Amino acid sequence: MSITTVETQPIQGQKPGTSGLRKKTQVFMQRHYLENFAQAVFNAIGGAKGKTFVLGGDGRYFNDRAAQVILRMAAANGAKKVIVGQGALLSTPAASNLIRINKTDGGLIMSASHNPGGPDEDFGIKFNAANGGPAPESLTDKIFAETENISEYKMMEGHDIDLDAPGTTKLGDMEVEVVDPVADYAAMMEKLFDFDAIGQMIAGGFRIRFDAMCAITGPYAVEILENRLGAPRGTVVNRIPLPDFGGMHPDPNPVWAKQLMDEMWSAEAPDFGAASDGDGDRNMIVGRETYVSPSDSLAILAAHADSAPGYKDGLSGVARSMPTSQAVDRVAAKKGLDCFETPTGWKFFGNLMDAGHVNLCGEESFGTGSDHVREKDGLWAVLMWLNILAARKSSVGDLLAGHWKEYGRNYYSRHDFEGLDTAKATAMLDDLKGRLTGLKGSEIEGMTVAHADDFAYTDPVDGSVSKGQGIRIVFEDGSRIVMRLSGTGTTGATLRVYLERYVAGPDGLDRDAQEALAPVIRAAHQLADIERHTGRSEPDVIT
Ligand code: G16
Repeated sequence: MSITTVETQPIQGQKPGTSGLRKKTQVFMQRHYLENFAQAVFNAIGGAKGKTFVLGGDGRYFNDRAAQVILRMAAANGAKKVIVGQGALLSTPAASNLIRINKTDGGLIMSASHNPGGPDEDFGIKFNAANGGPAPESLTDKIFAETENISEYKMMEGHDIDLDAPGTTKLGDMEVEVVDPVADYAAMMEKLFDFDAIGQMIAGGFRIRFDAMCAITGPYAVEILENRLGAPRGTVVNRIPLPDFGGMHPDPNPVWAKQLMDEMWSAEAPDFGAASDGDGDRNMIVGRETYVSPSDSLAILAAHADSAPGYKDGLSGVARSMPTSQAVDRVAAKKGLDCFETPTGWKFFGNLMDAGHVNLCGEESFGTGSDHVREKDGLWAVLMWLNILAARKSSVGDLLAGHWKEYGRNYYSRHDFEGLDTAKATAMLDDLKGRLTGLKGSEIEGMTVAHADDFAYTDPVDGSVSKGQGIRIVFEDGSRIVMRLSGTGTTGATLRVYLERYVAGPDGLDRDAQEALAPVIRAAHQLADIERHTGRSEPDVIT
């Protein structure tokens, strides 16, 4: 098999966002597009020669073709071995696990996460480092710089590799090992959680509905929930991963997982509902007529993690992204745990976990995870919840109500304004940034501004500084408004407005979140003048 060096030119806009490079599938399918980016990754890590990688994706349209291209490029660049999930499939947490247990030099994950898939939807690639976590900013900056200077890439000419059956084969001198995508992941879950206790709860009639949204978690959830824990067949719905996710938008939130929400509010509702996203790293938890916000979910897991065998000695510390509600801070304070506040993006948790500062992290964007891998992990969160419910013999609703009673409630919501004109959205935030220093002490909607800034983060482990991570306006009563532009969208700009208000209780803990947050919402609109800048008065998605 021959190796060719293909001449190319830099392609504009290959800057990785919050989590890798995400673009319209058609953009990725353009000549040289995928190849330039993959070569830039190999160049940025000092070449692929002699290295071992993991490769897999969420099964979306173009996943199979992209896998073949990346394999041939890895071989041409001198890689020693690539471990590939059967069918080129791997959930993001399973890929992170394979990188770690095989001590590889990293991995390439093909996914645009919760974004829809298909020829006219989204595709993406991210590189995870040897710790199993998303490339840190220092590396994504290098990758971007390589994309801007690229002049050639290496390609091995040859036939497609058969990825449909486990086993080992050769591509030139490079070994390709095709592995069962589920086996190692399921084995790890059995070590972390009390499968006997969860199995007994299920055998006792506890009913679960897991919506895999026609994305990657189907095979994982079937194996774990149905085959190993004994939940009846059919517990996992939308269980077959499809290239277009069956037309679903695989984002586990009340808007896009409406089918699950409707079921959980029906007369026949199961005891526990959950959904995951395109690549299996997000989760949504729902009880009977009870929605658990991701921020509350994180706080509850922090409060009860020691119910699970893998965490029986307690937590070393917790971390949340800045826009995530401060509910977990209250648990950390009571338990005497360190609590870190990072910018949005799972990559910022990696150093904290590697250094042993934290072993539970979470984000408002339906992400929760621990140091068992270096990615957030949807099914892990589901199993942690099930383990806690089994140990405490509680319903989701009772656990949540009990938590609010003990800690008070951080009412929380995120309002997304999608498809905005990027220049206008940026101008709006720039305008607000220019006024931040004068806001302190001003009164709005009966609340006084205590602090306002543009969030900057200094990594306590390596000292790196990340600036411009979101506008933060904190009021004297603890309420908060955070605003930033999403780094994962592919069309125009998405403005995310994060709203929070604390109620200590015992009264006023069970209000509707939007109603309880109404003054904070009005304040956000007034402060940023959202309608004047964007022409929009209502968000597209509320979570
Ligand atoms: C990614 C990141 C998360 C982040 C989320 C939303 O998740 O890994 O850390 O919170 O995007 O980011 P943004 O607000 O910039 O759109 P995923 O599941 O898409 O990989």
